[in-house]
Amino acid sequence: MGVLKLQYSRPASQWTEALPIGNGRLGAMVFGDVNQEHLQLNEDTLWSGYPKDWNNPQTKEVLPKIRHLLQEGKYMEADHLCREMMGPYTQSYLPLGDLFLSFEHGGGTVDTYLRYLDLENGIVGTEYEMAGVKYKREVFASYPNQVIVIRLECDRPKQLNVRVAFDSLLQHKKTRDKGQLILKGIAPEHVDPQYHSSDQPIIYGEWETTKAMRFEGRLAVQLEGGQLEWLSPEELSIRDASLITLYFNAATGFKGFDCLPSKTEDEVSLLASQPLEKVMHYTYEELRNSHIEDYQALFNRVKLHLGDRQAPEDLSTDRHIVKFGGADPSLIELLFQYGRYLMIASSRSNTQPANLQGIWNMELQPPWSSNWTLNINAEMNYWPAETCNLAECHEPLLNFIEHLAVNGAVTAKVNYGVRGWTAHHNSDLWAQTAPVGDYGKGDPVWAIWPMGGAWLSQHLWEHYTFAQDTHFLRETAYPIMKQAALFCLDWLVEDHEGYKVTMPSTSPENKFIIEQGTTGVSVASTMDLSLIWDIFTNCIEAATILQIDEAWSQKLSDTREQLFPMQIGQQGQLQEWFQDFQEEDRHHRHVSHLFGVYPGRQLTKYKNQKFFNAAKKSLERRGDGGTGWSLGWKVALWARFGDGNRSLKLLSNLLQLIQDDKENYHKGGVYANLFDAHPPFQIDGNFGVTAGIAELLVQSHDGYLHLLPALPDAWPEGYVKGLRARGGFEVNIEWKNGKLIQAEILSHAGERCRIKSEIPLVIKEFNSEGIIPTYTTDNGCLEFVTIREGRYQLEAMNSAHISL
Ligand code: FUC
Repeated sequence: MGVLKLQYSRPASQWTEALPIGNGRLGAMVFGDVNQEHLQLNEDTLWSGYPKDWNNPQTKEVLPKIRHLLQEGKYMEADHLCREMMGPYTQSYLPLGDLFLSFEHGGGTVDTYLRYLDLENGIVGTEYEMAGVKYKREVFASYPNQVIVIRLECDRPKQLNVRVAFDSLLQHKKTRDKGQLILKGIAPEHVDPQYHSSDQPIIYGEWETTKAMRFEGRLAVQLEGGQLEWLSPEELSIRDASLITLYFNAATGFKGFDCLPSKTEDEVSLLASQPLEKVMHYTYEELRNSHIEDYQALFNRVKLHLGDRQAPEDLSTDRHIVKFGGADPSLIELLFQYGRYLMIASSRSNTQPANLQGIWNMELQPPWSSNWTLNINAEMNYWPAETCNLAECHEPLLNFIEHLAVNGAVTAKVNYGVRGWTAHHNSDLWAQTAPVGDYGKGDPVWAIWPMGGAWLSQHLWEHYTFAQDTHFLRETAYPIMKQAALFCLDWLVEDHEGYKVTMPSTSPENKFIIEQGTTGVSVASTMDLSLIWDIFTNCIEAATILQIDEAWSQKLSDTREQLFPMQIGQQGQLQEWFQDFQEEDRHHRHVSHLFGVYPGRQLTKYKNQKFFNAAKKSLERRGDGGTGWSLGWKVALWARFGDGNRSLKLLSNLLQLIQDDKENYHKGGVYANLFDAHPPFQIDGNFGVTAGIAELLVQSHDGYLHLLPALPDAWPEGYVKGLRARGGFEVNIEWKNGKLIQAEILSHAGERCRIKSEIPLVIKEFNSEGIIPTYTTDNGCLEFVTIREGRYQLEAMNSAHISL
């Protein structure tokens, strides 16, 4: 296994070289400069705005007109009218501030330097030597203690001389309270997306009376030796210390998605200071150990080995990317585990879900508002949560879906006059659910897409299906899924042939060419109907498991039969739209019409084979380029098509170093800190590719566990431990010469286990209680009944036993 570290021989000179830490709520980018350490800070509830009415009752009036135009094939006219369905843009995720630590070293040159992110411990370190003195810094974000901890050390007494100060791009005041440095501020009441031109993109309220969020960042200091001196109320000086520990916490006035963020300055102060008081009672080692224990409990669940490291051990990560890229399996392991690291760092119980940038943002008007974009990006963020054994990290998204369901029920009613709940292209901290576009200024090709509820509901179902927790299904998942399905039932209309279609309908965010120009608006896009198939199917299966809603379930099943069928176009491709329109951009980054292959399960090798093959043709036509997240999606899609070599090609396309954002918007890659580049930075590609790598090794979406369904030839020997599969299973597998030699299945729910592998398997050992499961082989699958908590070892026939 390669070294699970990102490492560099020089400080970060730009944000995408800095290293991220986070505890789901607090985040920081650590730059590691010798003379001035810089931590760019975030808190996940610090957003602009407050809850508003974004619904647009006028929609109900224009909708029949739009549908009429579409029935007459007047797509341009319909597109134009769709603009009247829009509401306001979402609000923005904001940068909290910056912490600067300015060091006086008393001269000398830097002799050695190393900066790293240790993925095994979740710690960023900087080590250097100057004038014979060795300095070391460690930074981590503790989830159990809810603080960021910064440790400054040197190997000789009294060598630490540091000035400490905050700054922020937001309106703020700097002050002090006893020994603590304080940054107080307010968020704007409104921030426009950066792609929207307006006279006043950032609007603040008054400090005393603003309806927007207040925030506070606080820093406490502990010294060994040395003295503290205030240079001004805004700047602290530490002189002649031997050891310094700094603790940072932040809080905001956020009270919930549906109320004003009205906590007072004093209340916010109290929230910010409480964890700081608590940590003062612990030693640094205690805090460090409890952080590592908490982090490793999640991180260590999955081990991956894809082959020997090609690069020298000390090669810096940016050079590693440039020189080796996808050809070094250890870099792919690192990319995979980095995705898991980023999830633990940006999404924990009781935090906000990871947004477009996780929790790391330095700009007042970040790209696409750093919001939750629901037509791919937010979902992609959570693709690895279940398979990569981080189900707890899925919770923030699942809670967010509950909030969207509340607001989305009002949008469904006010905008469309229908039941259930809907969400559109974008959302924010306030759980905005209406179409964005500033009342007509946006483009319907992305704004008019009411399928967010259907897509997000898949996450509730998947959370159930991996864990088999029927209590969760009954109490939480199913009621929300049911309402999302209800919206779809009401949203569907019957066409003149009796098929159920959606209209208006888009295929995010691709356009097609017609005589009068290009438009994205038509009828029954393949994506819409695939999403509806998915939510209906999941509801039907859930209702059967829960033994409820029989008649309603039948209704879903009947409607599912009536859905406008998928179509195969002239090129043999799965059509993106209901007609074989020519796409404006054949290589478009979105592959929405392939939802049914991944992350869906409508099209598989054995189910709907004809359309499965057509979908493959479509992917072929799209090509192997794309933005970072698009490449991640294609890695997973090719894995589902069983072509691991093609996935590896896409992985190699992603493992290209992007040095600045002026590079081609459509050419994805990674930055020096392995953050995914759209470009610009967008975290979805990191998560998407992590999920895609897992999909190469284990799949479980078609009723059986498929072991090594798409192993690339370049990884002939390796193992993976701890991947999860649907049905309540955990899987360890080992392979040699490109063939499975041994597997271990852990059953958590006692479900029937069906396994498919390319070579025959025998059960070698049975579960701990010595109970022999009954098993049969069927359709190339080994099938046996598992016992709860049982562990089952399987061995390839005629192969030597190699213990895991
Ligand atoms: C969608 C994509 C863009 C970008 C944005 C955040 O609109 O089409 O590529 O990822 O979301």
